[in-house]
Amino acid sequence: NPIGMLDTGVGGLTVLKEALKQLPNETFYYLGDTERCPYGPRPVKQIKEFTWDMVNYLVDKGVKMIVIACNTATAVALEDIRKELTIPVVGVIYPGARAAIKSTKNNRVGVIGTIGTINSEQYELAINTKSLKTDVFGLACPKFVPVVESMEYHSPIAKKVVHNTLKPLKEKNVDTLVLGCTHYPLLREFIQSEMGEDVILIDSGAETVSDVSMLLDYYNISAEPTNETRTHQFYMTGSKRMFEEILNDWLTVEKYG
Ligand code: DGN
Repeated sequence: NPIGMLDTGVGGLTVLKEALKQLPNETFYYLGDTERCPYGPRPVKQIKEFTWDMVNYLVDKGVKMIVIACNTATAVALEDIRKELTIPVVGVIYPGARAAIKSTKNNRVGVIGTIGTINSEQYELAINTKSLKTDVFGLACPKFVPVVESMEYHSPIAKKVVHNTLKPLKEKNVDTLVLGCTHYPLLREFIQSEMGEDVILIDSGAETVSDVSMLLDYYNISAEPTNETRTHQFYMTGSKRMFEEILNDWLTVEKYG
């Protein structure tokens, strides 16, 4: 059976890209709720409801595992979904937090994400700021997701938005910055040059895929290697053209069939 992966839009493709590299035998069904994106500024109750809609859609397609490739949905809905479903459910926050703990030397970590993610303070909780004596500086960047979803992420507009938004974080002297939204790796170069080359950027995609891989082993549900090509499926609720352009640009999807 396939692995179901969901995001509010194209952001989860940054996780999928890593998954295709690390788990070449698996088939993925990806769902992006592009019509209702962004979720970030919405009330918690609505984010939960929309996330459940996506989860149910993928469960009906017979997936063996769900990857919530969205920080906002992970922050508000992961626990509920885990309790209800009988298949394993993986989120992106713990893996990102773990990578940040491993990376920081000065115990000053920045986290950027949507309003929903930053307000939830789930990263502070996951990094366990008290016992690890690590300071976490959260900053909501509500302009980033619209820039990505409107395909402007290579443009000078994106550079300017990144520059203006990250200003308050630059004084905090963080040595590690968590890209706490799966859309942000698409803006990685601008973020890196704004923060300086010494700041380590954490993209939770790679870490999340190690969790997926571990759970596949644990539950003994990994796909068998075969010579047949995997047929991944992409579902989206909004514009197909926009989704496909970003998919091609970011994933060079033709390689994966
Ligand atoms: N990609 C989502 C995340 O990781 O939080 C956010 C998208 C959104 O709805 N704002």
